[in-house]
Amino acid sequence: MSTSRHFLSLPNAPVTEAEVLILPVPLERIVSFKPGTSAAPTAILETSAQLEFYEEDAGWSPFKHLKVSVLPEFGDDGSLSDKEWHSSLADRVAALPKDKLLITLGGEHSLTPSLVAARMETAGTILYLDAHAGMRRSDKGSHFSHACPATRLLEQGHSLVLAGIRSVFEEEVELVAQEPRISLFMDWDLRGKGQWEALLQRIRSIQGPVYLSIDMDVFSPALVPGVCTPQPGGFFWYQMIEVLEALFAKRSIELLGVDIVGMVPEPSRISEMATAKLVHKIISFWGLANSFHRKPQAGSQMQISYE
Ligand SMILES: [Mn+2]
Repeated sequence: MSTSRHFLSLPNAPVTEAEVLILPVPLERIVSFKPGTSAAPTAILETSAQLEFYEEDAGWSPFKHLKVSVLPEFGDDGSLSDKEWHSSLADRVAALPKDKLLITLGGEHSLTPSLVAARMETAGTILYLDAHAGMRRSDKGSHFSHACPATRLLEQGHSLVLAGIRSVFEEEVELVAQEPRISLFMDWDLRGKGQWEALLQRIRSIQGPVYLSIDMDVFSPALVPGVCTPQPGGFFWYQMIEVLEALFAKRSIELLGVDIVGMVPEPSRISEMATAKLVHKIISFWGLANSFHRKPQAGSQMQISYE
């Protein structure tokens, strides 16, 4: 079985039966620094075949109880304008059932606003983990640049919790100061100035619909060297686990979607492994928060012989 359309090499359930949908979106239109995001979804899925089914932090095997389906990738043959491509992505995503966990594998960060627009009909909170604030109004004449997704999300009416930020533009600093809907946690403040607990508390206090957007450059480049625009500093692995624990601490979190963007495959494949494992952690923590461990063992893993 080719592993490029499977997560953990599990068989794909029909969309109607799956609780977890994974959508590969290999968008790469604007390369600011390191190319390669278009190869990321396939690299992440192929690498996921190396992970154990058991998820050690939550302490269960999510896919004994959950069914997963990796959807056909939403590609880009370059024939559409930015506006047309983003609106067709939003149409594709809006057609997916809302009661399932949707995880989109990018691709560049510019895809986030279209995904959020398709999934969040009312104003909610975007937990936005990134090295960059993403709050330029536009970049090089484009509103669809990966330099301005946070601005587009504010325009849609959402609140933002930004964390791990360590590269900002003057205009962005001014916007944060004026905008009460932004909670900004600069990376250095999280490290040395007592803000880490405040971030976890802010995440635990999120009410209503929430969307999680992770640019892999939020991590330290020592941990994830394969990103489009690396920055020194950044999250270590167990900081991310703490963030996920805080997000899923409430049993009834209304998580309308997740995207993981900005990774570029690299020779060590450490970045692909970290990304694949992060996807597994999110599914595991979400599944446990929604009590799937109490449901019958009818998940994707039960359909294969794996001993
Ligand atoms: Mn970034």
